[in-house]
Amino acid sequence: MTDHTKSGISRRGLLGATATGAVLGGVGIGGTAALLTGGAKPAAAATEGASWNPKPGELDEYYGFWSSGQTGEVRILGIPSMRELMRIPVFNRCSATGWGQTNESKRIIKENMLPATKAFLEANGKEMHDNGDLHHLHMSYTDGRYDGKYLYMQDKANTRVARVRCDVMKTDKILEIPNAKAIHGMRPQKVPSSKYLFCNGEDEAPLVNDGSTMHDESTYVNIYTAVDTESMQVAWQVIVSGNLDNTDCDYEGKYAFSTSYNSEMGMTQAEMTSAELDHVVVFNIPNIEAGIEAGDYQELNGVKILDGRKENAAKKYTRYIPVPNNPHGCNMAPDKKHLCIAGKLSPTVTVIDVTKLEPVFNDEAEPESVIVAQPELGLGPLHTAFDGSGNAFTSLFLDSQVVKWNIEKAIAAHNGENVDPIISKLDVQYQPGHLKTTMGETLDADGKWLVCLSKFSKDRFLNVGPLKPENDQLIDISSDEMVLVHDGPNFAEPHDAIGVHRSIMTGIKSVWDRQDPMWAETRKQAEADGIDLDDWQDTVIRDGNKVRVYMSSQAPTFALDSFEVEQGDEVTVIITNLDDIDDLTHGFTMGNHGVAMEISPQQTSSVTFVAARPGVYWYYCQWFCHALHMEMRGRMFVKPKAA
Ligand code: K7E
Ligand code: CUA
Ligand code: CA
Repeated sequence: MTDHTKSGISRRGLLGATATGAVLGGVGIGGTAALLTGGAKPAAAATEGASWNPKPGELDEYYGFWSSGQTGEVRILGIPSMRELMRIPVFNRCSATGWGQTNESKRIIKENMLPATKAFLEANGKEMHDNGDLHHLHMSYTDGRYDGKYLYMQDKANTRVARVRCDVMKTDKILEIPNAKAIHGMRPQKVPSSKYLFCNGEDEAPLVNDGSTMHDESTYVNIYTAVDTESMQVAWQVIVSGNLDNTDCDYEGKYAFSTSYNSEMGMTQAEMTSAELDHVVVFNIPNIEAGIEAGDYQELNGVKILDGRKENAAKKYTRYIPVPNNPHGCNMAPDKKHLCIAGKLSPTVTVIDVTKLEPVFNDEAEPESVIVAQPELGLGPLHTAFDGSGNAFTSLFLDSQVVKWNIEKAIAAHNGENVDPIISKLDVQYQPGHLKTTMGETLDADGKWLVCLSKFSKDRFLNVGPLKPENDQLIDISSDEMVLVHDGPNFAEPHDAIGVHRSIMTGIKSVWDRQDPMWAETRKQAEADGIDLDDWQDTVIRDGNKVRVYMSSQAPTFALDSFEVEQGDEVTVIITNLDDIDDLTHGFTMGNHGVAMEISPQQTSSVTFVAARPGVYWYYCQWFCHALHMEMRGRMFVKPKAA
């Protein structure tokens, strides 16, 4: 068997054919010289690495929560096994669970949709977007540590954010953010708790985007949004100079940071890469809150917007720190002090000491005074992760490597000492984007595992056609020499992941609470119909041409083995799963009606459709629940309309 990967030839070949063309092609000559210096060291001979492969029946040590890019969902994987455990539909539709179909999910999807979007969708014959682009997800914090309560995620495609309840691992809030465009970077506040969710608007547009000034680019702005995580409503917004890419915040509850690759406010790739320097925006949260309190805002679409552009520096809402052109990743180290800005077009990571920011806001020091190191690490640095022992791991997209380096040594080298901050480099397969260490974005960073989300898998798996999986690689980082231990194919396109120790996830339920707020509206309707969902009655209620079918399920039967409606009726089927046994999920699929939903133990789900065609239609349970699961079915009779 030939090993193509160790030779490095195929890696370079791939680089030549794809990434170099794509990335450097658009850059022009500005950054090319820097990009071509500094080559890859060959990978050290692989040692065995820690055991990653649990025996059958053995549980993983970490929950891995993965984004899924343009699939629009969240995935749960075990770490280190990299076994996929669950998918949580968020911005997508799901055939298995009925997300996007059930009344309960539709209510969440539409609840905080902007009126203009509702009208737009209606004009297109739709109720909701069918897609999302979920790049980033993070867990809620208390005092800089994961608290296991919520996950937050964004949708770049349709300018939304969402929240997932960790007790049931279901989405419970989706918010479309007004005024901003294309939410990309997103982070919950870390300290004292995740009161705010910080959201970067990546795309430039006129603040009032009604077409009146669309050809006048001087009217374009970018918007930074803070969402109140309790109400999941916008708390405030800030107009910034330049666009916004990735974001993170400190461990003091004082600052948030965003990278901008288009400080030029260019409209073409040549323009966006034309400057020598771009910047990191620093948001001063207490100053912004004081500005809102003092009424220093304009209101648009019900949201308070402050002006944090460079020309409004006197207000001290923001500061702009110059960094090499077109930065990308923005990662706060768990040492509470150092923020790492990945260079992307520059082979460097810029290290910012956030404890030096106060004099900059007080105009006693220049913004660049906070830069304490700028180690040259390799080509195409995109993101940085941490081990909690002062070391950082940066993905090198163009070099297809992970580089491990020491922050203090980088600072010493920056101060003229003759030290090399680079500890080791490891080849990955291929072109990594995000990389994540277990607990690495918290004060509990433990330096055990690193997952490197490689954008290309090329020759690592059986060929499955022109569209290939990506490759999430598991790397043992428990020693200075990183060891690649597992290749994990993954479908389009997980950008990001977090690794959460299982000891934190103590609140996960196996059975729903019958009173769960998820179906509060459905309960209200049942009450109005005189139905007590706790003392189950199986019955059919007619209300004009609306028919509500109340039915319970208990393995292996639906309480109603048939019901009858009239052609043209709007039918709502409401089912409560009376089983309260761990893992006993039922489903409801109405044949030839495009209707299917999940009903887990003690859950209530409902779905509404028009019975437009006469005849007999079988419904059945689509989640295997019992030896008589196939027999768990019944008939809907649709009586023909009188001619
Ligand atoms: Cu892909 Cu975080 Cu959207 Cu970098 S971002 S890779
Ligand atoms: Cu109930 Cu299958
Ligand atoms: Ca730029």
